[in-house]
Amino acid sequence: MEKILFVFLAFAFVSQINAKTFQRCELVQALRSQGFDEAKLRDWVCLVENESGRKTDLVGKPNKNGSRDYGLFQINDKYWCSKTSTAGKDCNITCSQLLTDDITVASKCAKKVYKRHQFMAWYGWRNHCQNKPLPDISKC
Ligand SMILES: *[C@@H]1O[C@H](CO)[C@@H](O)[C@H](O)[C@H]1NC(C)=O
Ligand SMILES: *[C@@H]1O[C@H](CO)[C@@H](O)[C@H](O)[C@H]1NC(C)=O
Ligand SMILES: CC(=O)N[C@H]1CO[C@H](CO)[C@@H](O)[C@@H]1O
Repeated sequence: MEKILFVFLAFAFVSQINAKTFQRCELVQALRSQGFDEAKLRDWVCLVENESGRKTDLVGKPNKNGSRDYGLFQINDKYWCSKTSTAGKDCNITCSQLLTDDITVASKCAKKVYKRHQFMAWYGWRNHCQNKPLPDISKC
């Protein structure tokens, strides 16, 4: 019993390492250090808050077409990341690389999605951010 508990706790601990929920200002700093456009930062914060609740390791429930969304930016596996252990698709990455606390890979991929579709690629942005009041980041 103790052994099982130990294994469980060890596992829970390991999975915690790559499970971060950013505070709003912490997210702003992280996005700034990834070189996101300052003029669009409030849109990005709104998008992330509505898509993932600022959680780096969130894997969405399957969409109607069977695809899933991964990580802080909830990027879709249909086009952008590979579900296998080999990097691939348009971001040339595995989907699990979108779930780490280090948001470098996820940010690069999100910028690629943005370059192709702008914010319209994200339902979270369209439904909760477009033409809506955006989060206040003036204190960040
Ligand atoms: C599958 O659904 C997701 C979310 O609804 C969407 O982003 C994606 O473009 C869809 N893919 C296809 C091939 O229809
Ligand atoms: C894709 O990623 C792999 C592994 O990171 C790398 O070896 C390969 O050169 C990349 N391919 C392209 C087309 O960027
Ligand atoms: C569902 C959800 O997370 N909604 C949030 C979307 O973003 C706005 C602005 O940051 C928040 O106020 C909502 O709570």
